[in-house]
Amino acid sequence: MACPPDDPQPLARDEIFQTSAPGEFRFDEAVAKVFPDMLRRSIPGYSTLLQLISVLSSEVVKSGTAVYDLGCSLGAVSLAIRHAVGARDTTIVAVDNSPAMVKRCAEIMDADSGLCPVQVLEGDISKLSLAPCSLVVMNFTLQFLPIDERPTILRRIADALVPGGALVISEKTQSQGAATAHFFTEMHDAFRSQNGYSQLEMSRKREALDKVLVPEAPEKYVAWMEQAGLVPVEWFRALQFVSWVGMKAP
Ligand code: GEK
Repeated sequence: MACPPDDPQPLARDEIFQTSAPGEFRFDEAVAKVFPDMLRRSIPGYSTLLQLISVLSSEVVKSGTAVYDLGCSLGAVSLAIRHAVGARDTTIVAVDNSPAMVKRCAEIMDADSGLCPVQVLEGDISKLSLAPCSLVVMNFTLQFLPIDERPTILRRIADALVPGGALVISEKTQSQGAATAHFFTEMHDAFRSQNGYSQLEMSRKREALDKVLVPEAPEKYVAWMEQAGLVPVEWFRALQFVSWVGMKAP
């Protein structure tokens, strides 16, 4: 796919599953290298979500509190927030457990001219202790954690949010209705096919992600957020890719 003319540099193209031997999906150096292209061609609405997160952050980020980007990969969410909050007195803490992602993310943050400090940490978000924060974003991250750990993580985040703070969760979800699930899968395959992925690449990726990315029903996320004391609002959906803002009461 050709890059738009205003792209500062062409994205390295994701061809990982053209040649790869079957095996579990890993966030290694090869994936980090092509990651922006992979997300853009695989997740419908990804760039709109980044824009929405930028808008939300300018509304909810409070001086004197932290901001977390959990499962930051190359820091696209951190950059969106950094440029929205300007000189506000906050630090964005970007966390990922992939050494390849963390290394590249730190380089990208150093090269960026945003005013707000970004601290890039290598770590497992299930073991992270959080400082008082006004915004936490998990953009397509929780889906990689064991299902039984997800509600505990959400509760820990909700406890760390200051009044009026917000949690953003975006996930690939699993519809309970078979017909809806089938329709979304077909449409997602057609979306990726239109973006240049072959049937072979898609089936290899499906196999590689099978035990690594485990989607849950949208209703589960809503219930977990409510149990954690947040008020969830579904603010974005494209096919089975759903995003919520969980607000903590002011
Ligand atoms: C974006 N948010 O561009 N602890 C920390 N990081 C983890 C863990 C964990 N336990 N498990 C997985 N990750 C980004 C995209 S990608 C989404 C996020 C995708 C990290 C993993 O290393 C990877 O970088 C990220 O979560 C998921 O908006 O690839 O579909």
